[in-house]
Amino acid sequence: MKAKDKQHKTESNSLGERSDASLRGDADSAEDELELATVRHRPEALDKLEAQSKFSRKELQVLYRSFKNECPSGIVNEDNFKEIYAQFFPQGDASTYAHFLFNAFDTDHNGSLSFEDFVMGLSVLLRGTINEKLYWAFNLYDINKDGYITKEEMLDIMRSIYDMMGKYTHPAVQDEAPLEHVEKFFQKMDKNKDGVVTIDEFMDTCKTDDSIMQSMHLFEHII
Ligand SMILES: [Ca+2]
Ligand SMILES: [Ca+2]
Ligand SMILES: [Ca+2]
Repeated sequence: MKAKDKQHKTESNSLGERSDASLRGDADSAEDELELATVRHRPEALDKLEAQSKFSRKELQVLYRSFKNECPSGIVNEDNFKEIYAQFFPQGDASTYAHFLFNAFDTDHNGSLSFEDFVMGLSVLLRGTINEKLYWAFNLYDINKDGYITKEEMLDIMRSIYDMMGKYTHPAVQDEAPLEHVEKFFQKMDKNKDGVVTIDEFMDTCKTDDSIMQSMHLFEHII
């Protein structure tokens, strides 16, 4: 209790006009909500997102504020997305992986990420059930979105992850490691040996083999 009081006091001191900031925060929320509604030309936008995602209204407002900071126009195209993503991986080339990621977030396939696209993706990645997360990952690996993961698609994703991690991190394994990984995963996943991995095969394998999820780097580099 004392520690909390002290912390609160320090916070108040360091922030100075704490109560004023809170008041402004409330005003901002109302403004954001109005803005969100205006941007989407739909007054029910926030209600709909609140119903469809696993975020509260308050969380959605915070997310929207960050989104607007990064991207004042309210829409992120692939180049913006790559720039934002590259900041997190300065040691490597994240552009190819960012391209795949962009397509996984762009669920309506219109070539740009709206606030809704982001919220729905983050909702799955942060709050989704294991099935929802695996479905999302499957969709990421299924580059041409035809419902199957081929060995080539898996290799493309793995290579893009290695590129992003930096060419100089593991110079000796850079060329061979993705291929070896993919051969191993593919053998495990393609249970009926027909050359493609279906969503059922993908889910079964991932759920019964923890090491696969870890070594596929699922979710590690996404957020
Ligand atoms: Ca979109
Ligand atoms: Ca495919
Ligand atoms: Ca198969």
